[in-house]
Amino acid sequence: MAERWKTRPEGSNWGDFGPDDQIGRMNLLTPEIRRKAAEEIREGRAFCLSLPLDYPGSNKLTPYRHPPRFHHARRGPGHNYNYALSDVNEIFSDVISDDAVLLFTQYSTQWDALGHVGSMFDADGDGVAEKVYYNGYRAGVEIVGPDDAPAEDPGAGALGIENLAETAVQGRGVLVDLETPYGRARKMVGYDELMRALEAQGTGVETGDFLCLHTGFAELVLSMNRDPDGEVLANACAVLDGRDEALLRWIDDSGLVAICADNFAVEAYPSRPGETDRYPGLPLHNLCLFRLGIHLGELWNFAELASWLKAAGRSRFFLTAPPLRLPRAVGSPVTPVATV
Ligand code: UVW
Repeated sequence: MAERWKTRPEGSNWGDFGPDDQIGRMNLLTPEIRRKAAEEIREGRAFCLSLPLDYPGSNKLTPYRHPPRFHHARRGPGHNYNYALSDVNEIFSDVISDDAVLLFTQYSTQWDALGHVGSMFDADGDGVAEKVYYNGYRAGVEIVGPDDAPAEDPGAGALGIENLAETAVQGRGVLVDLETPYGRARKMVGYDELMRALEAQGTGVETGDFLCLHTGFAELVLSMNRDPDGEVLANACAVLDGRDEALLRWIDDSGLVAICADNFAVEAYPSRPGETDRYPGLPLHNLCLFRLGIHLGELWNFAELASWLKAAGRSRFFLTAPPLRLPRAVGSPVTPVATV
């Protein structure tokens, strides 16, 4: 297939992994890098890096995303909870339950697919900007129809989360503790602040690494007991500063394959309150998802892992974090596991 663009966006890597590529920088995670990552398993101890998926607990953090809603799965005329299999054959003694859940895929601990954030961009060079995603894939399918009715064929025709799932998602995580140096008040973290935190831990990021950011945000969410204060959370903890060109350049140069944070957008949103010139509201998403194909993880829960690593004087661990292999989804819940 030929390239989908005449001019690629400035600073993008479109085409570098092939014109049809849909996994972006995950291409850098070679078997050899994964084998080296497995050397981080020294104690055999494992940590769950997910929030319970019904946290934060309401839609007060992101008004357009709601907690999971359980529905009765039907079985014949009744529902399928505590279904006595003797209804099928009286000799059976089994009792069975099934689930049906309405799940906003990006409500809680999650991966953003590359199809999650694109940009208005003139890929044809005809002077007209259109809706374009990583590697020049165009927006072609409406997610919802008029009046919020589901469209006939919703979902991403390309760049869905199944592409990430098919890579199996295992490698080396590097946990950067931003809570210790910067506290739980809102703090914009640019290149200088991130480098200071890495230096304080005596660690660095190499090609193929998953950069993981612990800010204390998940602990704050958990402390609110499913009754989140949206105002407090919107102004809490460290967030990456997507306006900082030095930080964006470092992300590009570092070779990292994903950034996973315990906060809800990795970066501050909106990025430039009061700005009047056209500019991405999510410049770090623009760099990562749109220009470079770097996946973003959000609302991960690093609390226990962070304490353990700090006590052990370590920053690195083996990470396993496949999303659901759900074709056409633009995001997915994930239950990441760290092994140390
Ligand atoms: C937004 O919609 C702000 O995206 P994300 O969940 O990736 O932060």
